[in-house]
Amino acid sequence: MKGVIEGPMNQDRPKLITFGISHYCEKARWALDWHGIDYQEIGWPCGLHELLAKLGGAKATTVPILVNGDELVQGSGAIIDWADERTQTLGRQLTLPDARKIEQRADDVIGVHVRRLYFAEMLPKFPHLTKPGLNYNTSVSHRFIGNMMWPVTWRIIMRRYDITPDAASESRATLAAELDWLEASLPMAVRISSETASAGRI
Ligand SMILES: N[C@@H](CCC(=O)N[C@@H](CS)C(=O)NCC(=O)O)C(=O)O
Repeated sequence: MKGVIEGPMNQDRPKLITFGISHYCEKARWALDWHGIDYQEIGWPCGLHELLAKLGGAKATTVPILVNGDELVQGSGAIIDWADERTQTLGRQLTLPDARKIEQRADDVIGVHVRRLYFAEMLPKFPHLTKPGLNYNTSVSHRFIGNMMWPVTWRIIMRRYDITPDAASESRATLAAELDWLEASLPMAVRISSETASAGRI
């Protein structure tokens, strides 16, 4: 992976490879921050990331990817597990019997439709506002290539995530149903604490 990571290098810190605006990447950031793990974030431009991931030996093309020396951890859930194991604080104890199932469904349905809704609202009308978020924190040379590739990348994202004129309303409806399911799946204690948090009381 070393050859495909560009940017100011501090060899000692784990590297977190991301897209700036990705919510899966945000999940990985939260886990590392929460555990107090010092890391260096490196952005890959969307489009070019596929080549970089393949050249770097990753199994899939998705970010986040965490690189720690020769260790490569891909996927937000795997990065959370890596952080838990590394710090041994057991902070993310899975006390709900169905926690993994809930997490998986949130990843597979909520995560996917949040992304589709965002792209459906932004890409057709505001591609110039979308690109900087996707290419945030990239090296100068990677950004240059990412910018050159953007017209093709834009088309690929539109096709891959099925951004039709109905995409936003479809994904919004799916999300509303999924959030109802999520709320019903969480025990009362979790719901009360999130309501308390959202009311700004903690
Ligand atoms: N389940 C994966 C999903 C990651 C994912 O889909 N990442 C997107 C960014 S939001 C990505 O890398 N897309 C580009 C690709 O699929 O090549 C995770 O939790 O990390």
